[in-house]
Amino acid sequence: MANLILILGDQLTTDISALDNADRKHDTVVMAEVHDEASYTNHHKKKLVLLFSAMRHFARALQADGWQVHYHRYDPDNDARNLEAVVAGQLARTGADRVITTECGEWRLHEQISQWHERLGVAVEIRPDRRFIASKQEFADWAEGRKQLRMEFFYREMRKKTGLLMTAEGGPEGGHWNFDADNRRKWTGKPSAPAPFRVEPDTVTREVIDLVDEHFGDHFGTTADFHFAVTHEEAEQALQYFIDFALPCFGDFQDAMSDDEDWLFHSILSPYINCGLLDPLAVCEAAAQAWYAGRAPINAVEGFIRQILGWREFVRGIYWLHMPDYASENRLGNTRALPWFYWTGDTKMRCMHKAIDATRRNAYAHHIQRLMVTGNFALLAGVKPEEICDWYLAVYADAYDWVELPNVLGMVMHADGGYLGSKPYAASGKYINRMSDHCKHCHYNVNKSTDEDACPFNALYWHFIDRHREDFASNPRMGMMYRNWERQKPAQRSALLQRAERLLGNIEKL
Ligand code: FAD
Ligand code: DLZ
Repeated sequence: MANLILILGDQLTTDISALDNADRKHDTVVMAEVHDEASYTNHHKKKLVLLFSAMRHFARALQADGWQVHYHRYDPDNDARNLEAVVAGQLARTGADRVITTECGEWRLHEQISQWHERLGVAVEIRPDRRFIASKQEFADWAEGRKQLRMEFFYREMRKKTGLLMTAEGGPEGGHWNFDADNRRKWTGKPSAPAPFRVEPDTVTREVIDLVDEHFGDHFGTTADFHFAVTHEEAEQALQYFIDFALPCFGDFQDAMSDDEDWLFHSILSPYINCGLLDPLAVCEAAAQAWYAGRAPINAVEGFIRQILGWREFVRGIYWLHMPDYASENRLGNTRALPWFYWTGDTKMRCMHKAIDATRRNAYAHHIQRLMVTGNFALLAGVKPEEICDWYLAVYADAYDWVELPNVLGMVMHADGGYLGSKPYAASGKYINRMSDHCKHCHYNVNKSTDEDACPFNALYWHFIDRHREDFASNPRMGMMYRNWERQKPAQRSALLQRAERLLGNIEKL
């Protein structure tokens, strides 16, 4: 009995469950660059280059290791425009009578693959993805009976499960589960931030860059200065580089933003973790080792591990627990179209311009830019969740529905009614000024609220608070905001609301 083993573009590891017990002589591994996967959203050009190049390198490594691999290169004239068509073609060619794959990360594709046994007339075995630390069932068991889910409690379970940063007595290393309070320093240029880890494109990558430029020229972003890792070995080097040069300061400046530095002390590892070039648990273990070896402080290492062991696993659990309904949630009733400047970066708001421009150049922006700048603006302006979700899905090299959707719809837009986060991350320009140096370069004045040159975030913040009184006034974590709003003089409140209305009416010109 011969099998076809389908390995998807984000499953690039020999530890993938689809390869368990495979027979290198008789089974065929199928990997395919296809139109439908490359085009279901306006993927950033660098994301396409990363995935196609990493896929090609991975297929080569498998072949060198004795696997039979059918690799389907992207060709706009090929009739096989989706994975099903490629698999159907290979079933016919090889006579295989079973397809084996590992569960995919997106509901959309999962729905399609779940129908294949009927459509293709062969058995289709879908195996669990054990790259995640919590299985879907484990998360569902943990979530059962809880009205609201809180990442912190789930994270502690994951710490206990893995033993990461746990003492022999079963307590958290350093005496606390969470050192977040130590992770909020503004960065003023010292210590200097390391340059991002770079890999110069090899022949394979250069070929892919040409392909993407030729066939995906209308996609967002640019292929210029592509320097991502595209193999396991290179991604391992990127991890080591992060641990050596950025991890020690990761904690202190985790929430900082800079007008000059795109990457600060972030790891830039999500594109690799998400496509299989790095294993998330191994990444956490490497960071923990750095702490035990005295090479990075606890607030950095715990903060970093929490993002992967906590947030990453948590959002994935929520996604699979609540799809497909989760994707259409819009509990704040937003109706506004996404402003066009999200695609161009053409806005006078310096923080927005900087975050979008970095996104366009790098297919990357760090967490606080995503959450407190582009996300915060969409929240305050009341953008339709599906439009802002599609933007985030398109523009980042690490974006896949399972991780993007809960972060955007739940964490940023609060469109799930507070299921993922206990309060919206709404903030005025004051927050952006506290955590960055953008405001001093901005056309708008962060210290003003109602004048024509006032920072738009300020009036929009109060407009958000006012228009969602019913949603949030009784939220204990929002009480202070409402008391501050009530304390302002009626004339000031009215001026703020009028200014916000003018801004919303002219949103494309901001
Ligand atoms: P670091 O700051 O170095 O963090 C370390 C690692 O922690 C990351 O590599 C990532 O694997 C993990 N991580 C951190 N925060 C989160 C989180 N909230 N959810 C899941 N994993 C997390 N992350 C994605 O991987 N794909 C996305 O599509 C994505 N979309 C996002 C959209 C919004 C609106 C927000 C607020 C966050 C989003 N994130 C997403 C989470 C986070 O912003 C990125 O993981 C992070 O910026 C990646 O850069 P880094 O590797 O330098 O991360
Ligand atoms: C994101 C993506 C892109 C751009 N292209 C491909 C592709 O050509 N072939 C493929 O197998 N996978 C691709 N992917 C990833 C999938 O769209 C999908 O997001 C994941 O496989 C879900 O686990």
